[in-house]
Amino acid sequence: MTEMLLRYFRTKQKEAETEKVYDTQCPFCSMQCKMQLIEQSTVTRKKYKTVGKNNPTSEGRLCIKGLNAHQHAIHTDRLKHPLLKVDGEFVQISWAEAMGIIKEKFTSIQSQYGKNALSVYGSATITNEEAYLLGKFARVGLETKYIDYNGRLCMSAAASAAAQTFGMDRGFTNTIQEIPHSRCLVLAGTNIAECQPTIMPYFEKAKENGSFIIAIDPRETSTTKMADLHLKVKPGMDAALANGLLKVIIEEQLIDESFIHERVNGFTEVKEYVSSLDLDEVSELTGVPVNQIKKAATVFGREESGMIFTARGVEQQTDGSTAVRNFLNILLATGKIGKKYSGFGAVTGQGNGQGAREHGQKADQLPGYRSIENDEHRKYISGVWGINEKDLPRKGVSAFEMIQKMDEGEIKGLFLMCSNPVVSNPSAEFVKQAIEKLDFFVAVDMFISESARLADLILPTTSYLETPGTMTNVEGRVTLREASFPVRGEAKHDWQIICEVAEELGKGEYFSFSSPEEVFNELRIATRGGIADYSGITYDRLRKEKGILWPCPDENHSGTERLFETEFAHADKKAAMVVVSNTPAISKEKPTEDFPLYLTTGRVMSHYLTGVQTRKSSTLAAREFESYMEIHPSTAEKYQIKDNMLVKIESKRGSIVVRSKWSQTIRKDTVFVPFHWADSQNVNRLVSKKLDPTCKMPGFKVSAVKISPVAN
Ligand SMILES: Nc1nc2c(c(=O)[nH]1)N[C@H]1C(S)=C(S)[C@@H](COP(=O)(O)OP(=O)(O)OC[C@H]3O[C@@H](n4cnc5c(=O)[nH]c(N)nc54)[C@H](O)[C@@H]3O)O[C@H]1N2
Ligand SMILES: Nc1nc2c(c(=O)[nH]1)N[C@H]1C(S)=C(S)[C@@H](COP(=O)(O)OP(=O)(O)OC[C@H]3O[C@@H](n4cnc5c(=O)[nH]c(N)nc54)[C@H](O)[C@@H]3O)O[C@H]1N2
Ligand code: SF4
Ligand SMILES: [Mo]
Repeated sequence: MTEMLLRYFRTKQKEAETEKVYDTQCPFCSMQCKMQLIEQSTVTRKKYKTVGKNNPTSEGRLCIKGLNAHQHAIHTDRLKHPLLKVDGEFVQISWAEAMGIIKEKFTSIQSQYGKNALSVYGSATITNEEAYLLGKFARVGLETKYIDYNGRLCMSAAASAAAQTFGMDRGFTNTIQEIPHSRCLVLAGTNIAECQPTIMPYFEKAKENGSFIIAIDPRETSTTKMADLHLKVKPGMDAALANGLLKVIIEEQLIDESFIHERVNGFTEVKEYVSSLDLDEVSELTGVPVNQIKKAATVFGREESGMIFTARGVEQQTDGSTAVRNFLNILLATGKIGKKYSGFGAVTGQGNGQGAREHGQKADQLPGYRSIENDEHRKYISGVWGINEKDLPRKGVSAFEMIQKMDEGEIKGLFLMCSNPVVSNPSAEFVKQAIEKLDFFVAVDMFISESARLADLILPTTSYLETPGTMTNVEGRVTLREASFPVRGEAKHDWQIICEVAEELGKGEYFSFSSPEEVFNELRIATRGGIADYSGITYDRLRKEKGILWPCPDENHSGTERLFETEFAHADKKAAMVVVSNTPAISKEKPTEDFPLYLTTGRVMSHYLTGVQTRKSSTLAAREFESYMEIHPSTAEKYQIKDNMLVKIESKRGSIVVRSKWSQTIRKDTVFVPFHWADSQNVNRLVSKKLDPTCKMPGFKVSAVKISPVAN
């Protein structure tokens, strides 16, 4: 080697001086892939790279979002100081000043308008510890009944369906490792290939093993491409489709009579209802040919094992909870639940979509999946918290209903943690106006999101790289996210912020925690004896055992891999089938002469939710830098819309402008727009305020719209 080359390599070596490795978990979806951030520092600069780390769920895999998650976390837009809005501009203030303002505002609002004039809006992206604390903060710190969270827009339909049918709700009833061995897999309204990409190998292995895969989606996606049979359902018609499947299953005698007899209530009524239906009518309603309904039903009914997975395509409907129940009816009629390789999976969305729905952020819920209206549950939790039961508020209302109360003036103050409701809620313009009416609004975020922009005060928080805590993944497996990346600026962890605000309000004695583990140890006591029992789980165990599936009622219990093997969780130990009518209680929007097309909404691989984080990542933003409307070419031509052209989309609620993307594979009566962009590209400007009457889920997946080319 020449002297020059030697010198070159020596300087290179010197430059790559130190390397640090930080363990963490991906901040995005429910797979909660374990990963490591590698930081290489030279004197002049730092370089970052994310790599996967082995674990029982994602087995070391990462998708494009996980690989690039550090780009937003280290972005220079990260907030480092509390910001107060003065004359329409944000100015940096100290934490002491911020706390003083919160105390003054919260106290004056409550003394003028009563305790319930304050509200809390939480998230399923925060840790279990933080979700638990936020619920306690609302009830004990602020003494308000108004708390709910973004999971209402996400998992509420599936959660309510499982709770009503089985008596409890854990996303997957079986472990993920069973998927490759199941003989027939139904993927209803779920796009796992883009939304939980690292789960795909389980399904690919199933296919290699000869499993028959049925996809139900109005569009062709990377997920439906894997299927043996794709039922291209009309948006919003899943409940009717499930009735068609049930009808064939029952008439072809593909039911499990002894299972029904021993373990199920309500079968006779369902049988009676579906036998009154006409399959041609079901086909007409759903847009799925009769032969395809028959094929799907007979394969699922005949195979010895089978699983059904639902996600937001079925669930984000004004009949989402009953639509899911109808898929559960199929599992119960065929006896494909509580057995090896047979079961249900509500494919959880957010990173802690499972855990955050168990520990008291929901309007009607207390930790451990307890109910705030149940006397025994109230007594138990009041005891754990050291308060008087009569001081524990009763149930409040759902996320969107809280926003309606802001509009009506009943709610005057908002403490928002880790959500961007101005982009993610239906009728987005209405939501913005309602939030603007508040007397005082505090947002806790890492960035100035579209919602934080409306706040009076923004508190800077830490990211997944910096905040340790537990996250319960898609399987119901509690995992410990280690995180030790140095906190920059004056940002604080969400759990610290909650405790400090409580302290400022004179409630410090209930929030004297100095680490997430201390919070977790209280959460364990609070969940003991509840449905979601975490009491046997400890940080030490999580480190050693790489995650534990709840319920786990004592430290010698190994966790629960498969649910309902001998009994369901209802008092009589049976599961409940229910008649789901083809005509839902709340009628859905149908195309009309004025609004002739269905609009459905969803996701793309490279962006996450309202895009606040992924739009900050240069690699991810480059893959998909603006929104679009997927449309069939023959429909496009009818409306003079060329490929890649700006289009105005209008509903009764408002309008947006996005670019067209021709696709031969979407239904001709349907257009699709993702929801990761804001302002004039925010598809939620078009979605109606109607909610599922049971679980209060908005109908994100069906609107009637008209489209027109934008003249330039
Ligand atoms: N890349 C990426 N991954 C994510 C997220 C993200 O934002 N981006 N978000 C995470 C979160 S919080 C969630 S909740 C999950 C969501 O995960 P999914 O529910 O899988 O995602 P969506 O794209 O909302 O909807 C899934 C599919 O439903 C279809 N669909 C639309 N209308 C209907 C209908 O009426 N019936 C049926 N059967 N299907 C319909 C859509 O065409 C779409 O392909 O993803 C998680 N993972
Ligand atoms: N049209 C339509 N609308 C939908 C959906 C759809 O399919 N179609 N899906 C719905 C679903 S499933 C969901 S889950 C919702 C999600 O809706 P949102 O909850 O509004 O979505 P996010 O983009 O996750 O917002 C999170 C915010 O918190 C910040 N943040 C990230 N991590 C942290 C943290 O650790 N702490 C704090 N304090 N802040 C943090 C981010 O910067 C961001 O501003 O959207 C719903 N809206
Ligand atoms: S987005 Fe989901 S699948 Fe992708 S790396 Fe993150 S947790 Fe894993
Ligand atoms: Mo979600």
